[in-house]
This record gives sequence, structure tokens and C-alpha cells, in this order.
Amino acid sequence: MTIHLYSYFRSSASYRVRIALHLKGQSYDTVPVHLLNNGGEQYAPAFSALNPQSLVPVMEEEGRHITQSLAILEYLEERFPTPALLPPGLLDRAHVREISLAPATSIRSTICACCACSSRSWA
Ligand SMILES: N[C@@H](CCC(=O)N[C@@H](CS)C(=O)NCC(=O)O)C(=O)O
Repeated sequence: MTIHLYSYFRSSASYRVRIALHLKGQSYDTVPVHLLNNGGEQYAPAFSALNPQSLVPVMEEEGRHITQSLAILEYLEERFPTPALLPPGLLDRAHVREISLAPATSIRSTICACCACSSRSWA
């Protein structure tokens, strides 16, 4: 089963998903979405049809698409339980979520330093 990851090389939201895929030993194809070229390829109709928020990452498996990096990470954790990303202890898992939720709770990343995000103020 091939996983496709729509991704931009400088996107922190994308590279957390790339890290998880590598940790879980899952191969995937990268579909590059350049956030600056051509006015931002994330706004191209074909990509906006996949993700109306016009944000990377988007992960595709079996023709279905998942947006939002944290949702993708949770999916990968349940789909490929071994090796686990989350520690076994209940409180330890809560602490991991404390850290991982913070940058992902807004629709757009508030900490990403990629050239598209850093040129904007999200307020
Ligand atoms: N909360 C989202 C944040 C996604 C996000 O902000 N992606 C940025 C790159 S890191 C993006 O696609 N920016 C394009 C734009 O703002 O036009 C997630 O965790 O997936």
C-alpha cells in the first residue's frame, strides 16, 4: 500500500509527519507542494480540492486523504502500532501530547519557520 505525502521541504508540520513515517519504517512517495512558487502551489485548484485549507501536509492512503499533522500522526500510530510513537505510561503520553498539541492546535502552524509561514503574521 503506497502512502503519498504532500509536503514542502521547509514545513515543520510536514516534517513531523516525515519523521513519524521514518520511525515507523513506512515507505512513502513525496508529492512536493512548493509554498512559494507560482503564487503558492497550495492554492492550485487540484491541491485545494484535496485540502480546502490549502495547507501541507496532506497524507493519502488508499485514495483517502488526511489533513492536519496531528491527525495524521494519530492515524499512523493506530494504523502502524509498532514501534509506538507514544510511551506506555498514561501520564507520559499526556506529556507528549502537551508538547505536540501546542503548535498544531491552530489551523495554521504558529511556529513554523518555513519561508511561506515566516513571511506572515498569523495573530
Ligand atoms: N495545524 C496544521 C498546520 C499546517 C501548516 O501551517 N502548514 C504550513 C506549512 S508548515 C502551510 O501549508 N502554509 C501554507 C500557507 O500558509 O499558505 C498542521 O499541523 O498540519
